[in-house]
Amino acid sequence: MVSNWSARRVRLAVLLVTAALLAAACGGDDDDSGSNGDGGGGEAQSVEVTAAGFAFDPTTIEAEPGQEVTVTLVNDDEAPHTFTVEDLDVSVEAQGGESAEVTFTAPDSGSVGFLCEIHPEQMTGEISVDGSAASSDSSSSGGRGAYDLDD
Ligand SMILES: [Cu+2]
Repeated sequence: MVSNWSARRVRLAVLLVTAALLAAACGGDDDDSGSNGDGGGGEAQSVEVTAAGFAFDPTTIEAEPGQEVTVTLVNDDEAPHTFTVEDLDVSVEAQGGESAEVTFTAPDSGSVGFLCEIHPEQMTGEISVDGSAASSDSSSSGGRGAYDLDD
């Protein structure tokens, strides 16, 4: 049996928790409302990328500017594959049936390609920062813009 008094305490506690959650959810310092509701830049992200049938899945990774991204490469093939971002000097290799993990920092804007170094003709993808996939600014010098996404 619950007395009136403690029932009210419980109600009050629930209200306080709800208020705290709402306050956290609305967190004031972020003006790009409407995108993906996760507090915005700076927070780390984990992504699982599967290599199967000599293709990556997904082929596009969305990231916030400057976000720390941890990619787990899950290799479902028998051949070894790598997850390599040449522009960021990042590479990890997973043997057939195994997985491997690598962490990097997303660029501030635009997009960078990733690929499997062993099968660069077949296995490519793109890390897109802040939703600005192909239409980045013209300052992306690099010279390797020619990744062929055939899906
Ligand atoms: Cu490969």
